[in-house]
Amino acid sequence: MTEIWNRDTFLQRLREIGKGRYHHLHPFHMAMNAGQLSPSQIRGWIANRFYYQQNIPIKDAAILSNCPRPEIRRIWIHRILDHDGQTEGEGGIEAWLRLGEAAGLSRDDLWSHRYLLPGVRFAVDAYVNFCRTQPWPIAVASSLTELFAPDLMQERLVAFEKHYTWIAPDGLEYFRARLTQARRDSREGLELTLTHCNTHELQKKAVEALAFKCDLLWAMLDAIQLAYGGAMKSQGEEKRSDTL
Ligand code: AHQ
Repeated sequence: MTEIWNRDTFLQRLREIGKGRYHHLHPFHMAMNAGQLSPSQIRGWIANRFYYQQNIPIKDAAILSNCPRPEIRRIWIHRILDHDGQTEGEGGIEAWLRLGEAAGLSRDDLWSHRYLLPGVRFAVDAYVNFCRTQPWPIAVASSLTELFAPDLMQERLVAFEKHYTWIAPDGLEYFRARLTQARRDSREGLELTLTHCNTHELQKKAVEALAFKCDLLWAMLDAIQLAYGGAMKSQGEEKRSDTL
């Protein structure tokens, strides 16, 4: 029976995953943050990421449906309204639609999935199915990519305000809101993971869940880069595609 990790070691194992596999290292994000993407590449990314955004509350509802403990559901449930809003015209999905409009995409362009790429669809569907079928602490652990999101969000905001001035500033509201929401989400998600993944087996599965989620975020960008181009060579890419 392998020894359970203490909290610091468990947290270190989780953080190590993000350091080398989170999608801040992906060539498409590196090119985005360097201001090298064209309007059509930005629009392709916005249209495809919408499918991820609209599925976040679906996967969070799946986690709730698998969790029998009211005190845990009370912590998690705000994520649904963060995206759906309390009423029409509010929330993260609405903010993403406005980002699309600010970039020249119609709401129907996003809701219709007319630009949705197969690789993005299957990566997002894999995430939703993962959260439907895994025990709730493991599905919670897969959300911990958000430990690494605030820095990326901050870098992205600076890049959009500096390089993509053809997008009206109020179209960037989604990223501004995520700065605080991602910090709150990851603080809650980390505490739940460190507390409830309380055997070595569950700790290992939590680390594997985070690696799985990093890979699905990476696969989304691979599909977008393949369809729209726009990547630059990056440290991350060499690291990820070691020569055989
Ligand atoms: O906008 C993002 C978001 O709402 C979420 C929810 C969270 C989860 O529960 O898996 N992950 C996540 C992420 C969002 N944005 C991504 C980005 O790069 O814009 C990052 C992504 C994440 O880090 O998992």
